[in-house]
Amino acid sequence: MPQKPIVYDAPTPEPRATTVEALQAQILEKLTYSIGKDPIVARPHDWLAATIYAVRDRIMDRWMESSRETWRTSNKRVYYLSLEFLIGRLMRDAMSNVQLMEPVQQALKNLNVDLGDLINMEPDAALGNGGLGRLAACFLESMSTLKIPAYGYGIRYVHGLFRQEMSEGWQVELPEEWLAHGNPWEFERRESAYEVGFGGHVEPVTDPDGLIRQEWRPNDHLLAVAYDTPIVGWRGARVNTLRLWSAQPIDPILLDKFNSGDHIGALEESARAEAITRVLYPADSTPAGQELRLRQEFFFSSASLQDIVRRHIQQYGDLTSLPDKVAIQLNDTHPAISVAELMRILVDDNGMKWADAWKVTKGTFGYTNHTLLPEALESWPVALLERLLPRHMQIIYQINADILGEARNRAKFTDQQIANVSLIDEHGGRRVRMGQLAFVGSHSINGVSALHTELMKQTVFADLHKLYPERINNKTNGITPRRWLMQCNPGLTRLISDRIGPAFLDDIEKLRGLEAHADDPGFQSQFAAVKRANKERLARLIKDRMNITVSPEALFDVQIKRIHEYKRQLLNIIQAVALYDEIRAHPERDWMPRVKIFAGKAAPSYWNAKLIIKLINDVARVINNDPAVRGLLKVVFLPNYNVSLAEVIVPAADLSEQISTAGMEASGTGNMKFMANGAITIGTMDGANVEMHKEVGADNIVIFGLSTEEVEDKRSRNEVPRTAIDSSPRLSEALESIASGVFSPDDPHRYRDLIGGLYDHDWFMVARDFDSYWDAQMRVNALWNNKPKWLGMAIRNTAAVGFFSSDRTIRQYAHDIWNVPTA
Ligand code: B1N
Repeated sequence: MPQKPIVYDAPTPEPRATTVEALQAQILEKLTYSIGKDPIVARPHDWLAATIYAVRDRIMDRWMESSRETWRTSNKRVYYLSLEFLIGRLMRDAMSNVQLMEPVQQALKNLNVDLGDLINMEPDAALGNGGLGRLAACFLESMSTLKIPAYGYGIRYVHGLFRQEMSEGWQVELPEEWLAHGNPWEFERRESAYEVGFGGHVEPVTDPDGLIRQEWRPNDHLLAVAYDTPIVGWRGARVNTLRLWSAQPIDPILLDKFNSGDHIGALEESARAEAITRVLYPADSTPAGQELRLRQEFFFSSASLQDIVRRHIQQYGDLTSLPDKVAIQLNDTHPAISVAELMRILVDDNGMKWADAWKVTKGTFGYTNHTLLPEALESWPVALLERLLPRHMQIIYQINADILGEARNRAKFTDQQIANVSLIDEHGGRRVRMGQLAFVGSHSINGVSALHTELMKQTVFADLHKLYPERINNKTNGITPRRWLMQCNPGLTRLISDRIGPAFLDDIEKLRGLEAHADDPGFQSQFAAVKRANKERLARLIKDRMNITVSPEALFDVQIKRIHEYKRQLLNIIQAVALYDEIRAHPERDWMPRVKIFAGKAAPSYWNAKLIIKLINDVARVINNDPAVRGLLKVVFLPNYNVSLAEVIVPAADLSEQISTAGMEASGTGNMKFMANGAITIGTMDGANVEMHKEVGADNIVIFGLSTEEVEDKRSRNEVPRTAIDSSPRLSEALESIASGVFSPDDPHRYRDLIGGLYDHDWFMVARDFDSYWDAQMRVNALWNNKPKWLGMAIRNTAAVGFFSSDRTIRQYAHDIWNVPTA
């Protein structure tokens, strides 16, 4: 039975007015009474905070109504557990989704404040690394838009992803201080605090009725305190909650230590607790295997599950109904320890029978896999788990015994197959495989593109797929068209609306209506004018930040994403070098100006990725300053890539580089953002590119390179890259110039090993895809020289992006995995 009655019909305050006058008055009121500043002395940050408070108030009543409704209707709730939420700025998103852009802009204008300036001043919340974290943010917005009662659960990192600066072309990492001016979006919920334990031992205890239970007695405790941020959907459809946990000590200060003179020691516990939520691991598909990471994972999993279970019991009284009322999605394996923690809560804390608890657990969890790269698959040493989470290790052993029994007795697996499905990896030091744990503890396991899902079935999860053939399913990623089209490209949005009407704002598939206008010269020139204006804005940004002049006439060729060998920024920069050679060798040819734009961060410990950044900057310096190039080629590396920078670059791109080694990019989502904004993709048949190719048609995308099967074949035969290099004078020459120090006269051997690797093994097929990539780039040149053709293709890309809306993705999760209705 519910623990306390819930009052559904409490009187609610009147919603705030949204007129210019009301907004203007309220911004002033916030400035005075919430910030404590006289308008005469208010700083820009004060105006920003006052504006956010005023906007926030207009979301508040919908927020409360949303949660009230979920209680009242007993609808199922969805919980998205993610170690990363790359939300970026919130103010424009919120204003735009509740149609407040224009009145707020006018209200501020009346107060002599420019809204654009305030927007650019808001810190960019970078609580994530790349695609996985940004996907979580797009999903939250789509879940609100589709009126799904949903919560995001994650960590409130004091320092988000590091700020990237350049020192002589090298990446330097500096701490990001996104909370320095406070965070007007968040609500601290001191009442929603939970204890999280670590270490200690397990003790059998006898219940009054004679049953023996295991009880975990941790010897180390800390507090998880909730901070809530409202996430508003399109047209304010619903407001959901992003709940981020902050770690705090149970005793803020050890007074006896302090009184005995140990002033530092008295604060030690506090520092140790707070360390857990201090920094985001800057890993992206690169290993992050330290103990603190496991502590972060358990900390936020445990706090989230306690919160979910408390809410469920408060409303429904017992936990057997959990799968009917709760769906928990595990965003990769980072929260996979939740499987063991829920079992512990059900069996140890609530006395449920093991078999029943296992049913409840599987019915509740779904698991999304985001990578098959072996180095990124999480596993933890058994010894570490035994020390940090002794009871969970016991539970994992027991789950494993059940699974292996099924594999042997029901499926008649061989020893090799049994080793493959085991939760314990016995190779070189025993480790718990978190992917296997997440898989067996979930009723649904999904990949993030059609190709990636097929590869899951064939590789990492092949034997688990044989054991449970109905579990793996595909949910191709998507992006929210609100942020990635309407907000970042208002010019294009207006143009589309004028041409085909505003229905696409609510039904993105309606963009298909643009196809009929793709070859219309009038529409093409309007489309070109919008692109031109976006390129001028980016050219100004490049001038301001880098002091490099680029012509908006040139083709803007863009690769922005994390720096990783499999994403092959190296292939792109080698092509720039080859182009540079060719321009100098054949000055008489009809060259078309091109600007190659790069941006992205490297994991601080990933040497080759950092070296590739340095190479891009070295090549840029030489090419940009060589008068023989006559400005026909420019290379720009824009530092500190983040969501806000992407919002400026993407609308200005002509060409989108999606050139990963086939089989290695699980999906990609940047590819979809460019497509929405009318860029043409040059790409491999990898990740979601395959589905983009299908949606837009082969004539409207430039595909090159080896297929997944060809890559696999060359790797398994240990084929040497030499022949590919020797047979390509263009490639050989480019590689030799880089390796011999043409771009690094201060350190001629700087790139010897990096380039040497391409002759040696070339795991990422840079050499073997080079000629094909070059040819594809020449096809791009030819298309660019035929403007009507180019513009027709660009328009068809925008027209075909509907499938890649995260609304479509979330509908599929809702219907196939979570079993919840959508608007
Ligand atoms: O997830 C994105 C995909 O679109 C990308 O293709 C994929 O690379 C990305 C460990 C990851 N996979 N794995 C990670 C991130 C952080 C970390 O610590 C792995 N990121 C992806 C969305 O599906």
